Amino acid sequence: MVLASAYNSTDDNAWCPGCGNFGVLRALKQALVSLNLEPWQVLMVSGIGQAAKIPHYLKVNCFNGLHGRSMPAAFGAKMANHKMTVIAAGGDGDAYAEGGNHFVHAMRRNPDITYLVHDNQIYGLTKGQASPTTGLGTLTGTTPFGSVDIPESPLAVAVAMDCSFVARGFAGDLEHLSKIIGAAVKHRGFSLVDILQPCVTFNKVNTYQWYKERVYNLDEDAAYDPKDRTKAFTKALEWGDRIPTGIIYKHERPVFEDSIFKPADKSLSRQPLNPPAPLELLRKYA
Ligand SMILES: Cc1ncc(C[n+]2csc(CCOP(=O)(O)OP(=O)(O)O)c2C)c(N)n1
Ligand code: SF4
Repeated sequence: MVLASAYNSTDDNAWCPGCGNFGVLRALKQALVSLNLEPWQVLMVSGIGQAAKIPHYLKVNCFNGLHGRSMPAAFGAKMANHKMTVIAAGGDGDAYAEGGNHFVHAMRRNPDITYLVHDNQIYGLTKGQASPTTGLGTLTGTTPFGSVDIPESPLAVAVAMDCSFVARGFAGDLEHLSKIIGAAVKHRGFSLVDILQPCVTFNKVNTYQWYKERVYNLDEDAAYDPKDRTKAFTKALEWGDRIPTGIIYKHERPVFEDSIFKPADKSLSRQPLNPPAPLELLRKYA
């Protein structure tokens, strides 16, 4: 049995006291322990930002690359070693702005990767500029008269791309968030978990209290069927007085690495890829 202490990192933590990132870190650690995964079985990939520091605060394999570029690195790692549990993490800017195109195409391909997006609706590391999820009218460093851009709904984008697991968590509800992350990691295929993560320093609108007054747990609604894509799209767009958390959309579809590699290649775990497999495919479809 894996102990939580196995994941303890010795790196100094640079997050502000009270930051929602601490909740994400604790929930993730709890999920990995409950899945009985050893730290060596896990690779965390991130880009740049406050959220993207999370792999430093867990003792796992880590690749910390460029802003908005966690998806290509995570994808490459998963293709090289199918047995590695690959988890990417980053902020809403990293994922939905600088990394927007990679995010969309990763979901379309459906590799077995989990993506945790710490959505604080702001650019935290660079001191509070507007991001793709910043609400209309919000005052930020780059929107001194209030944001006039319609915020992106990442969950609706994910449902539109037929992402095979789409969920939302809240950094202020550790138990539920940890369950969602556990289910996302267990799911075979691409899993998006958009996490409502209060930035106590730069986002004075979407506070813990603001969320507590609005979030509700969709997983408690027995009548809700996450396989129904049309209903999932409606739920994904729900935002205002009520904000759903839990599994919004989930279904099985072919996983990228299962479709592209021959069964014999599956024994290649922990070894470099055998080049003939992709070359053969290229020849076949050229
Ligand atoms: C290509 C590129 N553009 C811009 C930057 C500057 N930059 C670094 S972090 C960041 C924003 C981070 O915001 P977010 O991804 O939402 O994460 P947070 O810090 O809020 O967790 C920006 C714009 C950069 N490093 N690289
Ligand atoms: S600036 Fe915001 S997101 Fe960054 S560590 Fe501080 S509270 Fe967290």
